[in-house]
Amino acid sequence: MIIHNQENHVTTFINISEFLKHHLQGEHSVALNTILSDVIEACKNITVVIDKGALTGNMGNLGSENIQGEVQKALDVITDDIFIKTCQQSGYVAGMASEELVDVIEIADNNRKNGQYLLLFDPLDGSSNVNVNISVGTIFSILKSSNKKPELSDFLQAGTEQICAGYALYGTSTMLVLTTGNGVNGFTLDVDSNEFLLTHPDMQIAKDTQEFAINMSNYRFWREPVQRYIDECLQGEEGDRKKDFNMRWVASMVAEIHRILIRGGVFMYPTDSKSRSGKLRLMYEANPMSFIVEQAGGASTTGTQRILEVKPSGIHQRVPVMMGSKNEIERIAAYHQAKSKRK
Ligand code: AHM
Ligand code: MG
Repeated sequence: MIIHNQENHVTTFINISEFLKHHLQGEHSVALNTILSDVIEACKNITVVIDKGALTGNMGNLGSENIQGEVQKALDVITDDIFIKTCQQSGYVAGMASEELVDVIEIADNNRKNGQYLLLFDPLDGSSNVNVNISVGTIFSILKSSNKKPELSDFLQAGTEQICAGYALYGTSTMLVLTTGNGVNGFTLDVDSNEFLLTHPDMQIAKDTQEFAINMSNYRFWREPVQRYIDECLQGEEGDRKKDFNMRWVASMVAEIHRILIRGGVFMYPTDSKSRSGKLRLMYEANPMSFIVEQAGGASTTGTQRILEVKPSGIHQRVPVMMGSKNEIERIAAYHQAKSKRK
């Protein structure tokens, strides 16, 4: 695909289908190619709905709650329907799980020809941001099922078992970022051709950073190691770290992780005395994002354990999340370790 920029310079980009044709190797390549082409379609369809904004009258709350007791936005349900309808036709997906639905979804027999893959997703992450026109995203994770008719137990695999993970960011432009365990690549949706083009090959997270992202209003509820880390960041040049830090909080994990992929940083939603196990969900938020972050050279921890090694106990289970630039995440994990030794 050839794009002319304002100065009429010509740049050639490859589109996502051409990229996947060459990039996907091994036993899952045919299945992944097909499943991902549906995921891509779903994300394009979600982009259209998001871009229409208030024009469709869908910016409000529904009055219903999801399984986590959170108020559902109309767009949570609309995007969930789009994702399910678009991604159940490939013949490869045997089951799905969504943030918005209590139970896992079994795909009907006639839509499950070769299906032994599981698609887990959060259709609209950060949806509290939609009516204020701030970036939101879709997060997804793909697992292999050992069962053609998957049950809940088939979904409960550690993040290390993921064969693909990705997110779409509906920001100033729509981007799709994904990994199949062989690096991280980012694509920008070209609105003229309606194609995702490879604009960010082999994304890497800087090992060091001077930027953190956390909801500071929860400070008094955090545990000591997180307070210590943030205190030191705030002390800046005058403290032990001897450098100043910057802070960002979009309240959209997808936007936050995307920023970290572009310019480094750490993102934290730790455990606190209100929620105990954190806010974010392991299976369709923390795991896929951890897979991407690790594949880009970053790190991801609960504070005491690598997130990808957490043994899941429930499809909607929550987990403390700290991920991003490797040296900072190692420091945060060391503070947790030091605290548990002092106990
Ligand atoms: P959601 O899946 O219900 O949108 O919640 C997840 C979002 C994350 O994107 C974001 O990091 C976090 O919730 C923001 O939480 P808070 O409102 O406490 O700052
Ligand atoms: Mg969400």
